[in-house]
Amino acid sequence: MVLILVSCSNAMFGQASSGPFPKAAPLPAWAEGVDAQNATSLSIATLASPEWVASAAEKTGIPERALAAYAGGALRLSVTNPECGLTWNTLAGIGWVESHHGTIFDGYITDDGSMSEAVYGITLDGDNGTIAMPDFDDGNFDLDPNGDRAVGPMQIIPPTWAAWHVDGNLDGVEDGQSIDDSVLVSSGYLCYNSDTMANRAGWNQSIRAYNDVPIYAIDVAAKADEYERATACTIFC
Ligand SMILES: [Ca+2]
Ligand SMILES: [Ca+2]
Repeated sequence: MVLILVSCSNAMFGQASSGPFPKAAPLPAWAEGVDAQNATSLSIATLASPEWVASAAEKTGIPERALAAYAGGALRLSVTNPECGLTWNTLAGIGWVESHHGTIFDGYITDDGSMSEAVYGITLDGDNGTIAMPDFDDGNFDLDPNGDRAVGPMQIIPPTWAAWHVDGNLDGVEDGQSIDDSVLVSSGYLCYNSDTMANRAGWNQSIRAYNDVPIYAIDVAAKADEYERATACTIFC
């Protein structure tokens, strides 16, 4: 659950030419009346077809509200940064590993995309396999003025939030506990960290910038592949 500083990620990790590479799920269907022309002026949670979200949620077990954000994130990025190739199943793989789609502490994502109970990770002090990080935000984002912690369902750390903060659901608030806002921050960060996530090297470079623990990329890829298979399967599933 550790995001690495934007400023040092590329230099630290170099080319990630090996590692897992999940199959890319196709873009979700657009909601009626939504397309590339108005995709940037709507909440990301409204971009995907509700029918697509309901069907894919049933097949994958991903809560519908979380899936609406992952699907919308992929659709938004397909317009604003198509070269990135970021897929909804990779976003969902991250969301699973980071917080089990917001349910890790018995909470859940509410209808408006908020957390029923705010999620904060452990202090990143070098213990428990974490990378020690000094306080960046004076506690304004992570409520910890003595160190830094990852925040929300996508577990974003204060420096990353500061660089990529965005209002993904256009409710007037930039909120690290919002699945919509945090998915769009994650998307921006991932796409910044490689030229494209549509090949193995780029995918691993971006994922390793999110969390440079080797098992992390393996776990995200495994879950992303599971979600791709679940939604691709139409007969004898
Ligand atoms: Ca802090
Ligand atoms: Ca918001």
